[in-house]
Amino acid sequence: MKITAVELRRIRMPLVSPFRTSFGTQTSREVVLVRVTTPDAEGWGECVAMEEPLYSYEYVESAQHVLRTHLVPRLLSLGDAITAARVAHVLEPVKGHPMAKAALELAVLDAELRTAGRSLGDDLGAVRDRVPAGVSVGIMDEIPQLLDAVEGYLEQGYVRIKLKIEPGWDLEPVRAVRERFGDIGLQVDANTAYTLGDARHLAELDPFDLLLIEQPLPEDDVRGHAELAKVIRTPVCLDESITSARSAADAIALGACSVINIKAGRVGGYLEAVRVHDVAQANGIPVWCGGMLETGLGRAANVALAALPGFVLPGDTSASDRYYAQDVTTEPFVLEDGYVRVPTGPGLGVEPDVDVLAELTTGVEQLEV
Ligand code: SMG
Ligand code: MG
Repeated sequence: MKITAVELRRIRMPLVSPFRTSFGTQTSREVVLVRVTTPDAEGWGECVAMEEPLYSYEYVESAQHVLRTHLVPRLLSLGDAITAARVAHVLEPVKGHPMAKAALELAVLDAELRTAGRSLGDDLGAVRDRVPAGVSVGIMDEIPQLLDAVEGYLEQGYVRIKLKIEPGWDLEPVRAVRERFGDIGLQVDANTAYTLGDARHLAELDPFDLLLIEQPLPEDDVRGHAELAKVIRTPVCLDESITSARSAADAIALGACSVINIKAGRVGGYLEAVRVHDVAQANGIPVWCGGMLETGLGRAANVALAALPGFVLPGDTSASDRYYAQDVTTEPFVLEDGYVRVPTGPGLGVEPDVDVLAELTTGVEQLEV
């Protein structure tokens, strides 16, 4: 496949409500989108890096820089021989930057599949036509505010609630939600906010029968998670620490996790994400699809991934209106009885809304091909 144009488009989207985590508060989402043009189709990729390097070291500006300077030129060096399967290999000399790499690979994959008339779900190995949706609920100032938010999401039909936690906002919110809403699917995400020294404190979450605790310790403290897993009853799930199928295999072998959150951006692309899924499945480790406040473009890909057989827990694959009043796709993702439908059209199976995109765009860069 030959690529005739590559565009890096920056957009900024206001969030419907502020989203607070242990590393900061998001009130809008800045995103770099990658658009590749081929003689037969266009392809879109979304980079999930955030505005600041707080979730991981990547951030929007660094992603755009590495795409422009290092990744796109390497991809284009393949000439007519570009295929989605070759993207990761040709980008491999560039260390790190998985989110930027994933966005470029997704754009190529989308173009390839649109040309072939094949959906991303079919290509990745989806076995379901809809996926159960969970919702990630940010840290709030007060418990009543949190209970109102959770109540709203449960009324909308979300089948699982994830509470963001940090030291000082953990036992009380979890207890309050459990007491108020009873036997709902409930889990927590600490985004690395604790240390192994907090193990006894985290064990106090045990009585609340959480589905899992996500990434309590630093990204590089895989052994710490294995130690923690020995002293708490809540299943330990890794997010930030899982950066590849190999690191997933290592974490599993060390006993550092009994569940894995898969985010394609974090592992360098959807093809590697499938390999993480496969490693987990071979080891009997359940997985679920994480989220990075994606627009409808990235969300389409996440929902396709979440339809693979090993994704047995609800993902952070919420409906568009949980994030944005106006999504960038012509059709928003909606919640139907707690599920989100897997797109069936070619490629991502969703279409960007040109007018909406134009309105949200803060910059467009055409790269030289
Ligand atoms: O997309 O629904 C979503 C957000 C889910 O909590 C979520 N993501 O660590 O899992 C995580 C966070 C990372 C992004 S927080 C701004
Ligand atoms: Mg997480």
